[in-house]
Amino acid sequence: MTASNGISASEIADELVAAERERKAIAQFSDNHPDFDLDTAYRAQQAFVQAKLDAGERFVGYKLGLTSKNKQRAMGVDAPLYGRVTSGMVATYGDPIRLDRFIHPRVESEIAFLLARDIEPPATVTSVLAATEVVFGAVDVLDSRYEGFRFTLTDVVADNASAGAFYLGPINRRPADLEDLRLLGCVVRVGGEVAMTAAGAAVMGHPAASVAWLANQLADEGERLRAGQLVFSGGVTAPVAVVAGGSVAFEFDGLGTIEVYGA
Ligand code: 0L1
Ligand code: MG
Repeated sequence: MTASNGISASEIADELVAAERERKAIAQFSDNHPDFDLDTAYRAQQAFVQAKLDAGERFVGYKLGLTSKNKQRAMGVDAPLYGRVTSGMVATYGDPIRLDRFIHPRVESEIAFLLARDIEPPATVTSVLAATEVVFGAVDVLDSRYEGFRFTLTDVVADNASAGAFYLGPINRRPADLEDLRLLGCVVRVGGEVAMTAAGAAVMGHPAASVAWLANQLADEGERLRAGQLVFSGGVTAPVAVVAGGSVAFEFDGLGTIEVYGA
């Protein structure tokens, strides 16, 4: 099926696959296709991710994006978006961010939820917490396939919410053992210096609220969040560019530290 102005979801996905493979950023589609809509964008995302599954990767779960008021304001939207996470995106704790694998990576802190049970709609913070086996501190490595990270909502949805890679922290906890995820602190050090601090409430007031939003969104589309899936909450702190030799450490209250560096 084609968007009203002539570009199809599969054509968009093919260009994104090539941009990622060749590590060559492309212009946002909305420049030349202003009618490119959200429905086409999610179908393009699905095709972009399907190419990874066809190449042998496994589906692992989802990522949320634009979950903080700051990012939503910057894009002029009032709702989050989601992307899909595959096995090839899951990085090994302690491994560097290989700069020869990405175009222009940026890193941000998130909370990851590992689900013990399927989540039935209507989902709430309470039902998400009850369905969660454990949470981790996590790092989202963003790598937009667009030049200069410039995109509209539809562009970034098609680009799988800029998903590049994900790190899980060294400690996982049941949500009840952390008492209040809204107050879970994260300190970001860039090159050893404190650059940002934030708490879980930066994600839609409560990190589980973004997971509930996703569960309800997927239900509208006839899908479910399933036991065993990982869901990345959306950014607790703002993204930081990764440079060769540069280190960024994410210190999570009760969930350990993830230090990443560009190599
Ligand atoms: O993780 C995200 O927030 C993805 C949506 C925004 C895209 C980006 O910042 O590259
Ligand atoms: Mg993110």
